[in-house]
Amino acid sequence: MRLLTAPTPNGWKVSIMIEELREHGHPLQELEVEFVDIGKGEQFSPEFMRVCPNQKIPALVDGDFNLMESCAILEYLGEKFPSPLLPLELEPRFEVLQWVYWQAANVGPVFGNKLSYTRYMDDVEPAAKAHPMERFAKEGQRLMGVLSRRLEGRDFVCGDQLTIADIALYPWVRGWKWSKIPIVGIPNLEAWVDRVRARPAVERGLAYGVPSEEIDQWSEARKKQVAAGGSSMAATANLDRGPDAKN
Ligand SMILES: N[C@@H](CCC(=O)N[C@@H](CS)C(=O)NCC(=O)O)C(=O)O
Repeated sequence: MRLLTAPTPNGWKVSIMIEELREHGHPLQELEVEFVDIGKGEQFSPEFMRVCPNQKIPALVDGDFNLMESCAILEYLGEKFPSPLLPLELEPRFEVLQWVYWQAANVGPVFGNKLSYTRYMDDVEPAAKAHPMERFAKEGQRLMGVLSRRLEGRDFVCGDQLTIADIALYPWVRGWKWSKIPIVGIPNLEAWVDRVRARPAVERGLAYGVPSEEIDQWSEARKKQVAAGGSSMAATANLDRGPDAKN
């Protein structure tokens, strides 16, 4: 298997999953990890687009099978390598999957858009950003309220075991300072973030593409480099990749 990824929230979902599966007795010895430099536009290369038509990391190649979408990859790996990370009986499985889909449809897009407006869209006037910023900030806060209520009386999203629901949510929520959707003063979220971060597999998963001393605090140089890459991805000029674009 080959994982094509980058050190970003959607990338870390899969690297954390791989490391958690290793803890659950699946060594995944044959797995190769390749980093795609999305700040330089490698996601638009024909080689990458053959694996991932959506031009975004992460993507997985398993023999002749190509898979895109981080949450689909979590589900695929969870099913292929059985463990408590994805129960296989119907109701417990959908107990988990509803939160995975909730992340994919809500937390990812809202945190990602808030991040882009907050950090990356340098070429847009502040007045033009004000409404979307307010909208994504408020929706992000609402979503964090939903997650906090779900975590009331639970260590993890689906009970006392970490599952792919936590793995899908954690990389976005831990990055709240980057998106500026604060979780400070929401005890259930602060405790959950610390609980997930304390796992050795999570530590290893967060280190894919990041030096271990920068897992929790990026250097100023890395912040600048990521912001420059983000600004080029979010540039208004790059909005114009129409239906006929070859890359
Ligand atoms: N829904 C997709 C989102 C993937 C995504 O947005 N990936 C970002 C990095 S976190 C990316 O590759 N961005 C490159 C770009 O937008 O050009 C998933 O969950 O895999």
